[in-house]
Parts: sequence; C-alpha cells; structure tokens
Amino acid sequence: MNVPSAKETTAIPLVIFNASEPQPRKAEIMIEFYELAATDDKQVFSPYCWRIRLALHHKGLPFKSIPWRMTQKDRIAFADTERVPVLVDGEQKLADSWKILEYLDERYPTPSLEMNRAELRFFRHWTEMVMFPGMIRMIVDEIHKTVHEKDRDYFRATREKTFGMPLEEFAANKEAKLEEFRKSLNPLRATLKAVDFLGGSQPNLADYLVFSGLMWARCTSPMPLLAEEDSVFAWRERMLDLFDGMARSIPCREIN
Ligand SMILES: N[C@@H](CCC(=O)N[C@@H](CS)C(=O)NCC(=O)O)C(=O)O
Repeated sequence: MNVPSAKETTAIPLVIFNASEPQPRKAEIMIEFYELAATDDKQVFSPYCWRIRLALHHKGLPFKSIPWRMTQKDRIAFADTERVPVLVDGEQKLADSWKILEYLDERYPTPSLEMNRAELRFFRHWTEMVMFPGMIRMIVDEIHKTVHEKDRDYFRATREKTFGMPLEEFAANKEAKLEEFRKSLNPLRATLKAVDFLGGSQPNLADYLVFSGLMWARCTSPMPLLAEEDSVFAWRERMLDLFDGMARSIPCREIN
C-alpha cells in the first residue's frame, strides 16, 4: 500500500473514446480489472482497487478480476504504471483509481457515480489523507503477513524505507491508536445515525470510498476496528450486504 500523500494527483488527461457512442450492451462488455490479491486470489484487499470493484457493481458491469501481486510490475507495464488498479476495456488501458472512476462514469453513465459532485472529492481526500494514515499505523505489520509470500520482502523493504523504522515498531501501541482512530470517525458516526447511507437512502460513491478503506483493514488484519454497537459498524453491515453480499464473500482476516 502506498502512503497517501497530501498532494492531489495532477489533472486527469482526457480519455480517448467517442462519448457520443451509445452505452454498450452489458453482454458486449468485457472489462479486465487488475487488483491486488493476497496468496488466495480471492482475497483482494487494496482500498484503491475496492473503489473500482464497488463502482463496477454499482453500474452492473460484468468484469474479469485479474489477481495481481506487487512484484509483478511487468504484468501491468502495458498501462504505463507500477500500481493497481488497472482497468482494460477494449482499447482503453487505464491506471489510477480516480481516472478509472471518471472513465467508467463517462463511458457507462447509467446508473451514475455523479463524479461531478465536489463533495466526492472531499471523501476521496478525507479517506486518503485522514483515514488511511490512521489505519496503516495499526495494520501495516498485519498487511505484511497478508500479502503473497513472494511480495513480503518487497513490502517490508519499501514500507520500512517510507516509515523509517521496522514495520512492527511503526504498528506498535495499537490500543491507543485504535481509540484515536475511532474518535476520528465521529463525523461519519454522527452522519450515519441519521441516514442509512452517505448517499441517503441508497449508497453512492461516498459510501464506496469510505467502505473501501474499511475493507482494506478487514481483509488484512484480525483487529476489529469497529465496536458492534457503533453506527459505523451497522452501516458497514449494510455495505457488506450490497450486491448479494459480494464484499462479505471476500476472504478476510478480521475476527468479529
Ligand atoms: N493513486 C493510486 C494509488 C494506487 C496504489 O497505491 N496502489 C497500490 C495498492 S493499494 C499498489 O499498487 N502498490 C504497489 C506497490 O506498492 O508497489 C490510485 O488511486 O490508483
């Protein structure tokens, strides 16, 4: 997992396709989606990839999941990137989760992700700049145990270089950090006491962005991040139930 940076990604280059073309019929679509997986191909755990997985389900788009590991840079070099998510849709080869979301919403407008809504940018940046950093300092040692064994040395070396200390040291004092993390969710908690989803009566991209972060922890760490009586926990249950329990069916390490 990369360390979220406070710098917004630069302007999004226009994706080249003819927007006036009609939305293709679902049977004609064959999207290939490269996502980060643990040893078990089905244990997909990247929060950036989860955004895309949820958006594809939101739009009811069929896709082929291609499990990828961090040390397989050559397999995604065709998309001019070293990171996932990568999405291939016919001639289109796309990297970067936000660009992929924008592409999907332009190419397959119905149902919309409403990418033009400014507050979604807030949720993107809040997850990347507040939520992910609050989580990684509790779970990075467990992520190390979760990644495919051929990724373990790479993961340790790159993350220890970033954090400037051993993973176990970076992830120490989990209990104190957990309390702080739970407090950081207060605005989310207060909101979810009043509504079923951040999108209102139905989930929208704001829900997917936040939930993707929680799936990262759920899939990689045994530590329960949320207390069962928490309104955020109840919302997460509703999210786990979406799309016929798609997220619930993903192998996870969380013990509840
Ligand atoms: N800004 C990128 C971040 C993608 C990213 O950091 N992906 C991680 C997985 S969560 C990755 O591929 N890491 C590979 C590595 O660290 O070498 C996006 O939004 O797609």
